[in-house]
Amino acid sequence: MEKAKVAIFMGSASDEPMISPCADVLKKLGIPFRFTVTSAHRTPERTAELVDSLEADGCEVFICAAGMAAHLAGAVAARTMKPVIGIPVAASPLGGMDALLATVQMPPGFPVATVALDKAGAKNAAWLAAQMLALHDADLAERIRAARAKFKADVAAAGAEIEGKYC
Ligand code: RP5
Repeated sequence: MEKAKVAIFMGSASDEPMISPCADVLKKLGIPFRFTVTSAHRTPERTAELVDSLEADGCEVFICAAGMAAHLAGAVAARTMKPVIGIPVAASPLGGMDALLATVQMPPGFPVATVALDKAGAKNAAWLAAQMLALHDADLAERIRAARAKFKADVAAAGAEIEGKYC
């Protein structure tokens, strides 16, 4: 198995439906990743061991998703100097505001690049990780450029279709 360039951690298996789009984007871009469950609170030792072993094996970006008192991204940022991207998950009656604030409000020197909540954030976490890797991978940069060209073409095609329906 190819060594992971990106790690995706979720605080619980219950986060999977929101976070699987992150894995889908990385797969489409041909980026090797490890997708697993580990918790800042429930399995702190596993979290630390995963960060250490993945980093030793060449992992360059950590993506962390968690809901409620979402400390997973912060705990990982405390452990590694690799970039950490945080995805807040709406998993409580507070609608994700709890996870958003816990993820984004890091002390100076330990940033977590916080993206949007849930599926939209999961996708953008993957795109952001890809752009970080593309800084030193010209082939990947080309794949990202091609994907963006398709987004652009899709919007134009959707516009033409709507115009055709109503005009
Ligand atoms: C967080 O608590 C997890 O990331 C999840 O979003 C939330 C609920 O976890 P479970 O009780 O479903 O395991 O740590």
